[in-house]
Amino acid sequence: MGNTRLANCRLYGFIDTAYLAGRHPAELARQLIAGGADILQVRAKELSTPQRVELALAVIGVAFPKNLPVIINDDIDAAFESGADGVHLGQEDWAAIPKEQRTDRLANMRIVGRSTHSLEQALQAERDGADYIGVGPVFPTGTKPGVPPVGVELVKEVAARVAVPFFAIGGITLANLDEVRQAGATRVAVVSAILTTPDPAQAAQAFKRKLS
Ligand code: TZP
Ligand code: MG
Repeated sequence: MGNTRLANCRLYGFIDTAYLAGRHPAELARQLIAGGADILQVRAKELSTPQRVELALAVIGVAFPKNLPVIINDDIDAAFESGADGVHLGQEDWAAIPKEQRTDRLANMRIVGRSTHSLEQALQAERDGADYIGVGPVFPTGTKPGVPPVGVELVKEVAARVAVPFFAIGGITLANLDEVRQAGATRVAVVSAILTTPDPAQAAQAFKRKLS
């Protein structure tokens, strides 16, 4: 699809309710943006759709004036109702939408992302018209426990074979970022390595510097 807003995105930041630790989502969004995040995802596994909409609106209020896209994890209705740019769907989220409804359900999304865990899934997501894909988890991660890591080998394969923009994701830290980049990733999505630090802006900035 070649979504031009994604072309220059390098660092995908998250407002993940599992890591808020009492912080206000809008303030966290501000910090991520200050640190150089290029796109934000609202990830709120335990919230209802109305709660996700409220959270998304708080993030959008900070991100849109800075021209950052905001993506909602899992929840097409929350993305639509909040006016977010789009939605990020896992393999199961995608499979759960009846085939004949996919076009209509996603018609008003400017950006649709998909999680992929194999080359076949990455190629399929590309054929399905995903605007970007996530590739991972590259390394084991507590953010998505119990999911086997795909390793940098898959990053290499996707970099060689897939044209749609991809974000390497899962267990990415400043210590392994070079390995991920050397495998061919120019974009990364980082949750815990930024959100568990006392200064998310500084952490994001450290990632961004290495990515630019
Ligand atoms: N999808 C694949 S791995 C992952 C998601 C949402 C978790 C990424 O979080 P972290 O903390 O950066 O490993
Ligand atoms: Mg999902």
